[in-house]
Amino acid sequence: MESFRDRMIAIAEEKDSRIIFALDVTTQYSRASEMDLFLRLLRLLNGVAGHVAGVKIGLPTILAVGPEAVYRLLNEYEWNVFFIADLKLADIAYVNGLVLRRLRELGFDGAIVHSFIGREKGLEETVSEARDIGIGIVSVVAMSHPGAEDYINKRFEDLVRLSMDVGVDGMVLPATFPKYISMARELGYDSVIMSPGIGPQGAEPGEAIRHGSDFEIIGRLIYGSDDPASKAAELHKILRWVR
Ligand code: O7M
Repeated sequence: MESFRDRMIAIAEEKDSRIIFALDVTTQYSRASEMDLFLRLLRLLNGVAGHVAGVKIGLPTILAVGPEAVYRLLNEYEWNVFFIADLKLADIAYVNGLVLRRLRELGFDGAIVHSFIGREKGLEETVSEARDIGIGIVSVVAMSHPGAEDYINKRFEDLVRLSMDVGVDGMVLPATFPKYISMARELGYDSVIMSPGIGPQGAEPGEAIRHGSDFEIIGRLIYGSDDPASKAAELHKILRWVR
């Protein structure tokens, strides 16, 4: 079976795009607004899907639209993107495995897991469970917000080594602190890196790629724009897989 890493790269090559669209669109809870939100998500994806390789969906959207609508969104349309569930899992491996199984059933190709949970009965077993389930794992190794420098980013090197050792499909490293991207490459990590922090968080489009990242994770810059489809097209020109 094709690994999640290979699937990410194959789609990126085919669509010539390094964009992962962070779909963090939400609404106040009510039955009617759930349906409105679902229609809004469909419109957004219709406009943007041609320009992005992947779509990352997290708690704000999943909680607002509900798992059944997520299932329909992922399975009833032909988007030709890879879907990542971003619940930033940080539990014991057993519980992570229960969640990963459910995410796979909903149609996600990959899921985000924190690496700070450590190896034993943590990241190692989570990755092997994920392999059995058939879902990819992308580990968070350093974060993009200023407070990330207080704790998590201080253990960056250990977290890169652990993630490499247990064989994750990809790592999340911040565009706002691009030195970590270069350092991960220097440490010998040659698989997929995806980087958030473009636009409102301060990094310029293309900055993470120049430092050795494979994908830029972009949310508000696209869905917060007056014309998300045109914004995605504009970013696509800068963020081509092949130059
Ligand atoms: O482009 P934005 O700032 O609107 O959104 C950034 C997205 O990246 C949003 O979905 C965050 O959850 C995510 N993100 C960060 O912003 N910082 C991190 O350190 C890590 C992530 C992330 O994607 O982790 C998987």
